[in-house]
Amino acid sequence: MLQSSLWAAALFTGSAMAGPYPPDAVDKLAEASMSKLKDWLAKNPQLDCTVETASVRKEWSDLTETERKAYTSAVLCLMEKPGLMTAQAPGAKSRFDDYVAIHIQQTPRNHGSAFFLPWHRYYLWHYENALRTECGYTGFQPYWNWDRYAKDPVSSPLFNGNESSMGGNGAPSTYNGISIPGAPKPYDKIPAAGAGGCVTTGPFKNMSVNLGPLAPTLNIKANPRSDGLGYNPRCLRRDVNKNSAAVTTANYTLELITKNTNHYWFQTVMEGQFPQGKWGVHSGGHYTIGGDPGGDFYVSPGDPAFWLHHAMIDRVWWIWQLQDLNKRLAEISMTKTMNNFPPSANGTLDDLSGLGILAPDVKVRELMNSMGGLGGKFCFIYA
Ligand SMILES: *[C@@H]1O[C@H](CO)[C@@H](O)[C@H](O)[C@H]1NC(C)=O
Ligand SMILES: *[C@@H]1O[C@H](CO)[C@@H](O)[C@H](O)[C@H]1NC(C)=O
Ligand SMILES: *[C@@H]1O[C@H](CO)[C@@H](O)[C@H](O)[C@H]1NC(C)=O
Ligand SMILES: *[C@@H]1O[C@H](CO)[C@@H](O)[C@H](O)[C@H]1NC(C)=O
Ligand SMILES: [Cu+2]
Repeated sequence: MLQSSLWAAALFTGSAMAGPYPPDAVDKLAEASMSKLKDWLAKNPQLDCTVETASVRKEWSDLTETERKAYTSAVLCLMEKPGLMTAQAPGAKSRFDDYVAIHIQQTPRNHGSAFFLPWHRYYLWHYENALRTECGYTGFQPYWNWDRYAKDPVSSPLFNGNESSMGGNGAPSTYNGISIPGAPKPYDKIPAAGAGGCVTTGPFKNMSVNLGPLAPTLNIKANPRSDGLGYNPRCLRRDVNKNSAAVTTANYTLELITKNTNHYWFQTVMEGQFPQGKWGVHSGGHYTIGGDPGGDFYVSPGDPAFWLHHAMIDRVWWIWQLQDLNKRLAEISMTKTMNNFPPSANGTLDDLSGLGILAPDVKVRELMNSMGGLGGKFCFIYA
């Protein structure tokens, strides 16, 4: 087998494994943009963050299998540590659940609003930092390059269910697919892909989903509290869905980055234009995981694969910013409320964004730059 002999060669030479995935069009754009980043950093030495000193967030398959297991072990460790938010969210049993609870509380503020991209950048960084400081993880947050697995996500290194995956697909079940509100036929529904039952393979087969549901795509027992923050233990369910993944191929992502030169359209196309029947890469990736809580708009971070999807979202924003750093490091758009409901003013760089009791409110301008944001605590690139 070609793949196993490549692995054998990598073991034999002890060299880094390039992986069986050739660079796609987005990878090539990112690579070609590194010189722009270096030029910009050379003019901004006060930031004290360089390409050489930055943390490197890598694609899942570009990690060795040992590195992948180190990541999932750290996530399991976070699920074992007592939560800090039980006073406000009795269902938040673990430090992992803390992040799910914060997302539930802040969903309407941080989606379809000016805070979508900067807030999720803060959120991801804080989670990565918790894995490192509380669970001894020495790597960085991996991302999921959707294009690599879009044709066959079920048997991909992410979801094939082996020990170095992010856990397997759910057991077979039937459900009605995922409704896309406001979209014209046939885009009003993402067809189900045959699973949706409990995940029974891989590192997360025993995990307990504790919070939600709030916007379930499957028939899930209700949470004891209307805000979804009560304790509602159940299995992790997935319907790893190639019908959804079809809108996350590299041509969609490349077009998103290169054709949308203003922030409003960049974010709008990324988040999806449902009335036009366009799901967008953001929804596309979420519903590729599907299930419970992966398919739940509020509770989705409770599926560990969420974090790799949102790292890709952050990477796509990062690549977009690299194309014109002077302008785009200071560019946000949209209002302070989701889809401007209720009507609100445009968000600004002086607005505050935070993680509840987990992390302080900071100005949005502090969350814009991966190379020096958050008072210098942000210093990362994507490889
Ligand atoms: C897990 O799956 C990946 C991706 O197909 C493969 O490269 C690896 O060899 C598998 N590992 C094990 C332990 O089966
Ligand atoms: C899942 O739980 C069972 C029973 O407690 C245990 O034997 C098994 O090792 C656990 N598996 C994982 C992957 O944690
Ligand atoms: C991307 O490619 C797919 C498959 O070739 C095609 O159906 C789709 O229309 C393309 N999307 C864009 C945005 O070019
Ligand atoms: C709010 O932002 C939009 C674009 O995102 C812009 O068209 C509009 O003029 C802004 N409104 C105000 C009051 O600045
Ligand atoms: Cu989110």
